[in-house]
Amino acid sequence: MVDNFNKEDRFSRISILFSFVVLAVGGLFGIIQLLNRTPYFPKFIDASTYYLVLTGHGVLLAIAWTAFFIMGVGVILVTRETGLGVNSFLLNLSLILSLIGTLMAAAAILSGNATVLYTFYAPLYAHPIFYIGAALLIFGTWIYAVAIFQVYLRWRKLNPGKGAPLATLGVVTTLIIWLEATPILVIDVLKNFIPMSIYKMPVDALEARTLFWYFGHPLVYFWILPAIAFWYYGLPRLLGTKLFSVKMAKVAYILFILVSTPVGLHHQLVDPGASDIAKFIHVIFTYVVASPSLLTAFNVTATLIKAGRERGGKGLFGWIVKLPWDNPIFAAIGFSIILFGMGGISGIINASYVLNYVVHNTIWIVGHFHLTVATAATLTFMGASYLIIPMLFNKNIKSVYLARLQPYLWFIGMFIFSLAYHIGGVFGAPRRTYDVLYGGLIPKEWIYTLGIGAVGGIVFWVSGVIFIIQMLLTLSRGTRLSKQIDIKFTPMDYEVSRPSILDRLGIWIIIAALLIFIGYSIPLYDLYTRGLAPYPPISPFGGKV
Ligand code: HAS
Ligand code: CU
Repeated sequence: MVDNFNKEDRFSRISILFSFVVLAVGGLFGIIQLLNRTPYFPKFIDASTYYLVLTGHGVLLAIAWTAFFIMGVGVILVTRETGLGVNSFLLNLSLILSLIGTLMAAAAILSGNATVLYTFYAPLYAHPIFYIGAALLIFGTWIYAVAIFQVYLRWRKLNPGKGAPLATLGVVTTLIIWLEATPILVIDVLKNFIPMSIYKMPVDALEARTLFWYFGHPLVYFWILPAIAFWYYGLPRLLGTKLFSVKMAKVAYILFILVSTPVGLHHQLVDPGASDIAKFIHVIFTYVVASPSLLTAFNVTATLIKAGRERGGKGLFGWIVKLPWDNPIFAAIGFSIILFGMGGISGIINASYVLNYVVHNTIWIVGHFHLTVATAATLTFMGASYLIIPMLFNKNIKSVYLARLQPYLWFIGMFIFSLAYHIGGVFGAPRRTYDVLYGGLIPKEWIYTLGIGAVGGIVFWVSGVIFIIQMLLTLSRGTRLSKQIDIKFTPMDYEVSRPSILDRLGIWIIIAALLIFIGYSIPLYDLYTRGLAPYPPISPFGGKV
């Protein structure tokens, strides 16, 4: 056991502060594009700026904000729970590579040389710096993963008779999935995107998309799993109760490891090139990968009911009001869980082969991922910050009043925004389009849903601004903590009871590899036996590069 984590905390401070910077920039882009997509709101940007802003919003928030916050919090959870230090050389190397990579990609975007959206579909052309930056960020996260795995293996060796500690296992699970998914993305970037951007090499669009979505869906569990790990670890400590079932939590982690990856074709259900049988297999796996979230739903809700009852809650729903909704950390988690419930349901509808024809590439999808990554993950991360920032900087949160208000504003705004966007999607309102009036032919349903969505979007954007201001004020003017934060970070006995097959990660990783082979052998066989149809790169603004 080490008695101080100064070097690890320095890594977390830099990583989390950088994540707030990209959150602020990416969030500013969000309000710009929201207003631009509000019918009859005066246009104040042109089309190329809109797509630059949309690319910045997606890459900075979906990739950078999440990655840096997760890496920062991951180190805190793992060190406090295991009591072990992390290899500082590896941590610093990972941070330097990740920061350089992100700044390269951001520079390419902000200079208008990578207006390719966060999915950077080929043959849309971006400057090589964008792709090289993305590859460097991935390499940085791989080095981070090695550092965390080292701690996990050391803890297991030092504690032979104990099961894996829950938060650390959540971080390790996240990184296992990340290492399942990212190598293919790096192959795609090295084989297709960098040669396309440097030598203008033609690229097969279906191959590039299939390899991207091989990574693109497991990416979502890279986002949500740290939030779920925080729910499993933080809720019992916040509520002074026990998690309903540690075993169920570990089964959920294992299911994520097993089936996060062989599902990517559910993003390509309308693609002509992938075969029906391959899509069918991916849809089946998609329903399986929804199950660990349902297990989480049951586990965290049962824990909340227990805690609410232990606080005197009576009857079917009396437990809800007994929960500490005035605590910003709890309120953020509680609202994240509720909205993740809605986002999960829409995700399952996305995966329904036939319904996907209705919702694909509509603002329904925008509603879905604002409930998932933009709330279940992001609002949980904001709630966690009300605990972690005081811990890391030894300062009190500047305004408790604002801290209490912020999760409620986010919840109300996001509820309105996502519901309106889901409904607009059913009426066919498209996503990723600069103009929304269509020469005055815009259907009235689109006008109402985009307009109501804008109201919700502004409300949760204000909540985001309050969060950023809160962090700035706390860091610059927060008063010193009078006493250390007294949370029992090390595992509670029931959390690390006897090891079981659920702790044998090696077995599950081998089975996961088998399932990935089953899921991707057909589409990749089809692709490469049929022969590729490469197309030269085209500028996002039209015409050859
Ligand atoms: Fe998704 C598209 C299917 C989960 C993010 N998803 C996207 C895109 C993003 C994204 C960013 O099948 C757009 C990509 C692009 O730009 O094109 N998604 C799913 C399914 C799940 C799912 C089946 N998605 C996520 C998560 C994300 C995320 C998690 C980010 C963090 N998604 C799709 C599909 C598409 C898609 C297709 C492509 C659509 C298209 O055509 O382009 C599942 O993992 C969801 C499982 C979750 C549940 C909910 C569990 C409920 C819980 C709480 C309930 C408790 C309550 C009570 C309510 C089944 C945990 C609480 C009580 C209290 C008092 C607090
Ligand atoms: Cu997906």
